[in-house]
Amino acid sequence: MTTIGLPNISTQISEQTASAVCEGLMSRPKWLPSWLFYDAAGSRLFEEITELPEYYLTRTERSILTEHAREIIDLAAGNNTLRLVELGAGSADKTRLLLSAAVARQDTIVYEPVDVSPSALEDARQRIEREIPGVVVTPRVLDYTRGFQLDAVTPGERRLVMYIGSSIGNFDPEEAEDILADVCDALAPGDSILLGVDLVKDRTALLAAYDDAAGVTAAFNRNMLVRINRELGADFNPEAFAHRAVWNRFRLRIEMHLGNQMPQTVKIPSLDMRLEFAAGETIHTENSYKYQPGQAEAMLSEVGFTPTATWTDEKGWFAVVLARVS
Ligand code: AVJ
Repeated sequence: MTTIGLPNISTQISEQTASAVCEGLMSRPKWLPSWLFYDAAGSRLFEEITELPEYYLTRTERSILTEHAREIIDLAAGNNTLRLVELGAGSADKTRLLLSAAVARQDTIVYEPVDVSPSALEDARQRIEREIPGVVVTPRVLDYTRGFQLDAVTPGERRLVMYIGSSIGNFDPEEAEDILADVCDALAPGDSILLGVDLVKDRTALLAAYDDAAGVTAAFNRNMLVRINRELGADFNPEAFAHRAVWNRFRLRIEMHLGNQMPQTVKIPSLDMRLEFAAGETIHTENSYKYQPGQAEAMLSEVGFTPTATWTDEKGWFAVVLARVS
């Protein structure tokens, strides 16, 4: 954080937001990075999305983990004591399933959530230590997309890295493989990763999940503009942008866009920007990649893991893959 402009101390501009907005909106077509969704309001809207009838991802993955938590923990632990690492601060109830299964097996477990947000980590720490006795939370503040290291574990300990929730879906296949390679490098032989990926399915179901009837996803998408208005003093009219979800069948991804309806000029004084938006012009805000059966396993093999097991639901809509460092 850096302070730009002296008169008002509330004009605190996050340099990361400023440079991302500047880069994306100067590009043609215009785009904004999907991490910008997650301010406090956006994180709440995302929680709401996970409970929508159309958004099958969370409940499908949860049912897979409910059914197989014990087996996952047993396979990952072998005869060793397990530690759980989670990329992202932990979507409480899915993480809880694995932590509870681990506590049932070994009484106590070290849980290491990794996140860029110290406040998200502190929330996770308090919630989990209160709700699951036996869990010791040791948060790590870092951006896992920029590579990372983990402290060495003692002999007889193994790590299981949870990268669930289709979080990897936000990255292009090449970026995703780089992240998985970094995870593999940070681990020791015998350690594992648990990866949750959303699978390719009929486009009607996919589109509904990203364009729900109640309009929560639309609000989540537009919230990015609300955030830019607040943080950078921009004058976007979020309501002038229509939420669009598109299935890109060549790249196997759902894309979210904000479509401008009427010609308008948007000013971002803190960035010295004046932007012309033509009628029909769009801002690309997110990619959510969908995987083909076997694709996640192939990527994991490519970067040094050996796939151990894959679990899916009856419809084959979501997959959870366990893979070990060989
Ligand atoms: C948090 C990246 C898994 O891609 O489904 C939900 C985000 N975007 N609805 C997803 C999201 C629109 C979500 N991930």
